[in-house]
Amino acid sequence: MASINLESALAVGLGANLCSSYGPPESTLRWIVPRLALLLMDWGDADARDVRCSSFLMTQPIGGPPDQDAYCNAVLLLTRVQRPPSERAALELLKQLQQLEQSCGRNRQREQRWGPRSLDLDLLFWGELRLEHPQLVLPHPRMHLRNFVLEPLLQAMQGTHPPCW
Ligand code: A4P
Ligand code: MG
Repeated sequence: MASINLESALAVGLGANLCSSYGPPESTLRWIVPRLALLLMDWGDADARDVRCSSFLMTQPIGGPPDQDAYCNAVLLLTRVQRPPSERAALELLKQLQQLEQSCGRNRQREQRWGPRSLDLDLLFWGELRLEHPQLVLPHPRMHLRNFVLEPLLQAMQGTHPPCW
């Protein structure tokens, strides 16, 4: 397995604990991963060898209302983004991630913070880019605190999981 140059790598965290029109959370992730991979390859001018995905992990909810269901979590890693990190390109990607969330029925207007959702796509980091934009903070400020992010991120980095897309 080739080593990763983190300066040009990018990671997206996936999470879901509500059904979407594609089925229960794991089915939603199974549907979305190949589409997200294509989106990232197109946006980052990368090819399929640059994409790694973790397994799908069932995790206990952290934060939010006490009675929400378990989450299905995963991480997709793009090991080599050809374009140089920039605020403009990162915001462009965030917009596309939010469109994918909406295609799975996500409606932020009807949600509470850290509450149940049909699909959450978080941009975790892009190389060493640091942003404090009102719409985008990079690296994601809570990723280092959350096992539901770190465990699949480690899997994707180690490349131990067979491609699931
Ligand atoms: N935004 C700012 N920075 C970013 C970024 N790096 N990536 C802005 C994505 N969006 C970013 O996002 C609210 C706003 O954050 C967006 O409009 C965007 O402009 P959101 O996805 O609606 O908010 P959120 O997901 O509720 O907040 P946040 O801080 O991303 O929380 P988390 O960490 O995603 O927490 N438990 C388990 N087991 N598994 C989970 O996946 N997820 C959450 C949500 C809570 N508990 C969980 C899980
Ligand atoms: Mg989020």
